[in-house]
Amino acid sequence: MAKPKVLVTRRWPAAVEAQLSEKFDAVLNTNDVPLGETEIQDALKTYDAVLPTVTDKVSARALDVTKPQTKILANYGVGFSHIDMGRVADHGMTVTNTPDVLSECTADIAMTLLLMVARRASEGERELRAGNWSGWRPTHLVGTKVSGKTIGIVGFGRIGQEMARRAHHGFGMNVVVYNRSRVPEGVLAQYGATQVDTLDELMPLCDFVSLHCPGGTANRHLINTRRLNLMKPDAFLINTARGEVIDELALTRALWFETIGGAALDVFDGEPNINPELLDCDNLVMLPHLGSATREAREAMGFRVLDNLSDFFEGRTPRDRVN
Ligand code: 8YV
Repeated sequence: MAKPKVLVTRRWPAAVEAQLSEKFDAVLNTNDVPLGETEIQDALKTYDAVLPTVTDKVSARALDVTKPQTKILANYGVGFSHIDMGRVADHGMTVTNTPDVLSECTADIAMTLLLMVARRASEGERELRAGNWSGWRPTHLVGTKVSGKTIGIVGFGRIGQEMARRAHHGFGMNVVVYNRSRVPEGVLAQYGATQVDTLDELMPLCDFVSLHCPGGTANRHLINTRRLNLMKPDAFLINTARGEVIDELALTRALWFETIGGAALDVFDGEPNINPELLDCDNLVMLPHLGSATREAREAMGFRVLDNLSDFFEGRTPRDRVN
């Protein structure tokens, strides 16, 4: 039997690409240029499986294909808000993602951002590299203590829980959770966490608010001017979820007028384009979407996609099917 035709839309770790080429009739993207909407549309007409990443907008327009050849979108990454799930359902396509294997590394980046913004690490490095450090003094770049403070976690899935583990067991933080569904008491107890019913209740309680919910239209601008105004004036906002969850214009205003202490972002609305106003905010730390960027996580994500493809083409329900 002919091997399934598989399109890999970006460069993946070499070990994973090797296995993909061995097991499937795989086309790799050796020059790593992201696909446009028309190219995604063409791919859906040609390949049995397409393996997108966050940079591939599998939009309603891209999915506007009669009788697509593609039966499975095996996404590389846990978030899949770049895929129009309604249109996918019309075609009866299967969608899978790669949970678990990136939770720890993504929480590590969230904690990195939290520490960087609280301790003014980016400001310090910018000053030093610019040759502007005049030497130690008691009042120089004084930040905020992290240990023992209160952190609010928005979205208590796998990554949110890993963040809570680091915050509570590593830094003795008090953990407050907002989650769409009720979290079992036994799970909350592992992190000494308390769940509140609404996001509005959570915001004023926290010294740090860390976002771990999905993106997409449902959570677009979940953090808006009104909710930013509910934060303590010296509190910090951390985002490793999706850029659209924050109204960036509202955030730049809050940072500029110092109605909050600062923010730290790994994801941006419309990335890799960055709203220029964000660049002018000193009390803002920015990383270029590094959440899962470790060798270990990126390989494990790839092998998880391979597992999902093998399940699918061998007639089993893929372990990470999301629809
Ligand atoms: C991935 C992420 O690197 O998994 C996710 O949802 O945001 C990142 O960690 C990226 O999405 C790969 O497609």
